[in-house]
Amino acid sequence: MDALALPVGTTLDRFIMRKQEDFPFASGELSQLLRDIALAAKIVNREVNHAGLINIGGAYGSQNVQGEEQQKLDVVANVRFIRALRNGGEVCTIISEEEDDMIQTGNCHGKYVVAMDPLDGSSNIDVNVSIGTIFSVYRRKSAFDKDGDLLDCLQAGTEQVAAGYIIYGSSTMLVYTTGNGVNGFTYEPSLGEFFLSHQEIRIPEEGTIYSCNDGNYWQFNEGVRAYLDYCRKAGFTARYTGSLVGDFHRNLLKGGIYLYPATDKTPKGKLRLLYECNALAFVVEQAGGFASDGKNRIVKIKPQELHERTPFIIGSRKMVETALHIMQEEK
Ligand code: AHM
Ligand code: MG
Repeated sequence: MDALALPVGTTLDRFIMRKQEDFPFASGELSQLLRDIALAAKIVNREVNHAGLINIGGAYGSQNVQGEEQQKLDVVANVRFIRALRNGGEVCTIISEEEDDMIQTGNCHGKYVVAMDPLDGSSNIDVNVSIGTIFSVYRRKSAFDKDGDLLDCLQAGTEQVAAGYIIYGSSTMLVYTTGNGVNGFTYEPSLGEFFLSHQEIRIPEEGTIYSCNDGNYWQFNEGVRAYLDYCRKAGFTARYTGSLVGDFHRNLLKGGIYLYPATDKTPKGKLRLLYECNALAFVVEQAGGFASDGKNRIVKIKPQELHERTPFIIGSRKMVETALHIMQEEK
């Protein structure tokens, strides 16, 4: 049976297992890694759902009797994902937005490296707007009997073996690709399971939604301003929450474009190549869309440092092409 034939409602575990059966010589390590990510996602989902209760926890007497400082949610998410990946045993090294240096898990025989933003959209955490986790998985290049090294981490996006995101929104979803299409799973909290809900996602080729921080308009170069003028004249719909995963997810399903170009304040762009842009670029390409830094295909950029930033334009293929065209013309 082809994985495509799996019915909506299939659990994520079953889906991962079926995908693995398509590769009889696969060791199952990547499958295990994906399950570890799903486990961490469930734990973080629980924390996110409780976020609003933290400050009144004392009032209903359930926690913090020792007067412990409640940790910030992005720090909590970082710990949860690292723990799940360390315990799972498949990952030798992790790069996280929350940590300056590589994190060595101690699993020297782990085949994989993970780059992640454990909780993106920090400005939205306290105001109940969707937030997300973003992850990329690479096969290590170094020998197996020691920690992963910088070269394992600084691979181009084309080397990703899996990537995806979790959106903690009106419902929680995990969307991922292993290079064979994109599938989305919705979390059923009372059962503690992700179920296949969005099979073989394709991003519409064209769209009418543009997502960009308009307050930066006068900080963008003329090319970007010309494209935003074009969107306004065309009567497109502006939608921007300041939460990349949420804005991307909407555009993936409905058709649209997300832009975070260079600004005067952030001349290299704001978003991080390794754990924000590459993962979404892999997903969007697998869904039929495109992602660029204005000149290059995002996944082709060879990273030079762990926390490298890049301008980012991603979404429906034709919208991104038009944007790049207008930006080039105005240069
Ligand atoms: P963060 O990693 O500090 O949360 O920043 C990333 C976020 C993205 O989710 C979002 O699209 C962008 O930054 C919003 O930035 P701005 O507020 O400058 O528009
Ligand atoms: Mg981030």
